[in-house]
Amino acid sequence: MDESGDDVHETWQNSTSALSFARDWTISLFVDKSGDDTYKAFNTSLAYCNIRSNAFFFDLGGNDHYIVGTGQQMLGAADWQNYDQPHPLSPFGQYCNSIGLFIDSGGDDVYEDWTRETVGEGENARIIDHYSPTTIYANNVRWEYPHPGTDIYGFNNYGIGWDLEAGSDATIPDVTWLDPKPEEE
Ligand SMILES: [Ca+2]
Ligand SMILES: [Ca+2]
Ligand SMILES: [Ca+2]
Repeated sequence: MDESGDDVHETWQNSTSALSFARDWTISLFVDKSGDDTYKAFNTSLAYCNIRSNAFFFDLGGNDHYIVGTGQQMLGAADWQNYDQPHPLSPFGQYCNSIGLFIDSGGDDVYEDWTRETVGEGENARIIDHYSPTTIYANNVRWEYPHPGTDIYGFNNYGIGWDLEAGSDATIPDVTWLDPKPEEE
């Protein structure tokens, strides 16, 4: 949890599983309350949950810059592990929930894809990093993985990314669209 300041949250080289990553029945929480922050991770980070876990990420203000691996599941994503078919010997996984929730509140944020290219061979091999605008994430946009309408959507397994405008008191609207049943008045 970080209270203030313009921070750089960057994984080392192409290391992974950081900045809110949860796996195997765990919970991770990351909060940065304010500042113009930079986040950079190649894979399995930034509100990614894996194997029935919960990963939460909140950036609550500032103009932020997110750089993530192209085509990776991040920024509010839940992996898929055949949750539609209970395992005959360990069916408990079917009775659990998994949520990867990414919230960026306020600010004018930039999201970029990151591709790593190996050039040369042997001792001369080196990595060149390429950055390009992403087609998935954007300021004031919501996205989900798994995608609604696909065969793997549901099964108590949700990944939600939401870049939203902050209210005057920086509160976040209730997330209600996943409620299994509407509450009776
Ligand atoms: Ca900050
Ligand atoms: Ca921020
Ligand atoms: Ca924003």
